[in-house]
Amino acid sequence: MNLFRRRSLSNADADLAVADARKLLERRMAPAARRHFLRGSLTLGGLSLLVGCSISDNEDVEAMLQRISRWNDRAQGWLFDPGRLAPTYPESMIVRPFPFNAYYGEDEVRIVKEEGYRLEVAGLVAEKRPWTLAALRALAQQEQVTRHICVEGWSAIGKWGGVPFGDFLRRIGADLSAKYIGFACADDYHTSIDMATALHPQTLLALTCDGEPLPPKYGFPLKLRIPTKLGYKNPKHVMAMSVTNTYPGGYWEDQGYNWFGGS
Ligand SMILES: Nc1nc2c(c(=O)[nH]1)N[C@H]1C(S)=C(S)[C@@H](COP(=O)(O)O)O[C@H]1N2
Ligand SMILES: [Mo]
Repeated sequence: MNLFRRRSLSNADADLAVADARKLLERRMAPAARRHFLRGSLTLGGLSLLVGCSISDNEDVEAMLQRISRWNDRAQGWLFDPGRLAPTYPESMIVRPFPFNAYYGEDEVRIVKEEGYRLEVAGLVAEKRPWTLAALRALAQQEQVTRHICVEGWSAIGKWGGVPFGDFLRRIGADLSAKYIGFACADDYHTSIDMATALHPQTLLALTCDGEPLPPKYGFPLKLRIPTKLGYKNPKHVMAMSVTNTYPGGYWEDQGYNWFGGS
């Protein structure tokens, strides 16, 4: 049962890797090289040549898919353009009610109380003092209307407001040369992102959704809104964050989802 689940996730991951590789190559290669390279189709076999391992009948497919996923992380990291903005939309396109998703049902949404809440900041930062919501609301805010894309096959346009995460990282004196930011949530969820994405101008420490304080089901008291990444890289109910050079993984990432998770 578990094996089936892992296998199907990994296969989806492989498809994603192939699709991503195609997209990235098409975007970045000179037209002539592109025509030559992409004549025919880039398959899992072709990709394995790029990754630098060969598929033999005996090879553990799972291990190869993991290797492809790691290659895919590196490729996405290299090709991520920190100045390239995710599309934004008019408010008339906002989906209401916005879809809910978590690894549990809506009846089990975690209720975090504002009273006593502190965002904990750990790792490679100069200032580790925890943050109240009031203190976060006092920082300069920004709003965005962007599309949230979930790997489960749905997407929806929503509006989020909050503190640009790059501003926050500079404010707390984070080591901006560190590799990762890890996030721990009020449920058992956790995830982590690369520094380039953390500093992207649209990455938001979101305190509002559709102009209102974030409702519990959308991640009260705060979530990371990252329109350049897939839904599972947008942690809700964030309680603590850590700036680190030690790979933090994530809830779905540890089960085979691609770590970079670009959208
Ligand atoms: N804490 C927490 N954050 C989470 C999740 C979760 O289960 N717990 N699920 C992720 C996934 S897979 C998606 S698609 C989005 C859904 O966010 P929404 O409920 O605001 O649509 O939250 C992401 N962040
Ligand atoms: Mo998702």
